[in-house]
Amino acid sequence: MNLSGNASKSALAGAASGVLALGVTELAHGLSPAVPSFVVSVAQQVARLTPGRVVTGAIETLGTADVAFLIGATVLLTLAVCALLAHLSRSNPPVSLAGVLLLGAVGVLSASSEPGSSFLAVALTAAVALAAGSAAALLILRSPRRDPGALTAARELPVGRSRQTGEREVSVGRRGFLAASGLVVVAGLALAGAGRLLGGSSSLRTPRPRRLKLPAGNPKKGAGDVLHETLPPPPKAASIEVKGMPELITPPRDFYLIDTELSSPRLDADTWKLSVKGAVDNPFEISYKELLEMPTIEADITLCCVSNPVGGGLVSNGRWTGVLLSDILKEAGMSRDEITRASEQLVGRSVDGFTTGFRTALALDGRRALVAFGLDGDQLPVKHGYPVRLVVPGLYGYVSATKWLTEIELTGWSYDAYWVRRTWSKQGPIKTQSRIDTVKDGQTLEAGKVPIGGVAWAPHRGISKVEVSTDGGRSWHAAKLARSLSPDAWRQYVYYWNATPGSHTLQVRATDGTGKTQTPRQSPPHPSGATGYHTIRVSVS
Ligand SMILES: Nc1nc2c(c(=O)[nH]1)N[C@H]1C(S)=C(S)[C@@H](COP(=O)(O)O)O[C@H]1N2
Ligand SMILES: [Mo]
Repeated sequence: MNLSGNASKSALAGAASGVLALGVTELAHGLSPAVPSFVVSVAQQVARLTPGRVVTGAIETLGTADVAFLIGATVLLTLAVCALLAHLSRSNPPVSLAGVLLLGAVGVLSASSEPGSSFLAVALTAAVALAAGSAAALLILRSPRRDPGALTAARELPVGRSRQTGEREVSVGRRGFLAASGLVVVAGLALAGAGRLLGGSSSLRTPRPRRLKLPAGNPKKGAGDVLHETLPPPPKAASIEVKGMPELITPPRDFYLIDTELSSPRLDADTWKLSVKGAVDNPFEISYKELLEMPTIEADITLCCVSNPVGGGLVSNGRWTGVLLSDILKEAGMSRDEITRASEQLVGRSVDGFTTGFRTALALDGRRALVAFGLDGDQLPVKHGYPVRLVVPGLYGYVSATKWLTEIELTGWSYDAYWVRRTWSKQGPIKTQSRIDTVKDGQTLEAGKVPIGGVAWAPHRGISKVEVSTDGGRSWHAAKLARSLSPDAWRQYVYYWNATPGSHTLQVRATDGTGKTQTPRQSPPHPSGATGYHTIRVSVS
């Protein structure tokens, strides 16, 4: 009984000290951009080291729930290890010490492998955290058994049983111990909290993107050419005003988010460089400033994740600003007729090592593939790739839309990019899809006129027709289409249904610009994108 009491005491002291140590690392993270969050870095490493097949069976990236789970699990596991080490410190101090150092090493290696971190700052942080944690553990475990304050507290509280059974000393010692542990936990949480507050603008919470300012300058092209081509506001006819219809141009804060990063890399636009290399005549590097001085355009492009289930929300429509990828390639001495086997694939590489790859020909066939640095008139949000990313109309994000882009390499087709290596399909054209937005599955409606509306997309082919069925696919009705913004953007539709009492199965299907209707055959997102008709059930009263 006594032994297990001591064992659990040291374990608790260890866990409490772990909280303090983690608090120190979070504070350092808040104070310095050169120190990534240790917890997030370790969780990130776990995610990276997990074999592709395990994490990618169903979804190709980490959803928000997985992120919270991974981080929570990392914290709990760390505290459990701290508990074990503190316990070991009684029976086997050398092993315990080795464990503490190992724990520190895992933290240092993970954190210093994050882009933008400084090994020295990270190692220093770890040293302080370990020292603070170990000192706290020792202090807690040596807290006096007859702490006068604790004694008073014990007297004031009705702990009758322990007094009577003569366990009073233990009870008092335990109070002092609990008070000390509690204090250490509170201190750790306070440090972590302070770190979060301090990091508010510089590291943890992402800053709001600034308005994009493009430099005026001499267009390299002929006189009369516009250097920075912008789009007029979308015409009214491109939107259908119905409750529940998604906005035609997704506001950046609502833009879907998918990547392998637990926390977005923070790049400095002033030092950022894009290197264009590989099988080109003229490899070069370009700075952010130089990029913005090139001719730029705005384009409405719908981006979709291959993991998007039928009817899902991993699709958004952005108004992007950027330089045509074809202009960048021209600068490198690459044109459509010059593509060889050695330059068949365009690989986009991110600062974090993430890669995408697609046929170089697609960047040179006239579509508005962009080296993008603006979204909705602002700089790219950090989460969406600040300062620069790729956006290619018609391709799923995993093969094309490299965020935090630092390198474009022209190479052969045999190279497999990040998700292709992890069993996803090599080419990744976006499949024609449509979604019902204005009515929800399971909804009860009132009889009468019901607008069934939503969006349909088939970037770069465009949408030519959308049909709605209210009888589970037996009959189809042409929906009214809003004016098309661009063949690269989704298109809104609505069908006014005269709803009669009973249960009904609603479906939607779209036909792309080439006249091909989306397939009714249902398939999961893996390996090349979900297919099938979005189907919902409603009851009308
Ligand atoms: N650096 C980097 N870029 C990335 C990814 C990533 O994990 N890392 N994910 C890709 C995937 S799978 C998609 S669908 C899009 C999503 O872009 P968004 O988060 O801006 O919507 O980014 C792509 N670019
Ligand atoms: Mo994706």
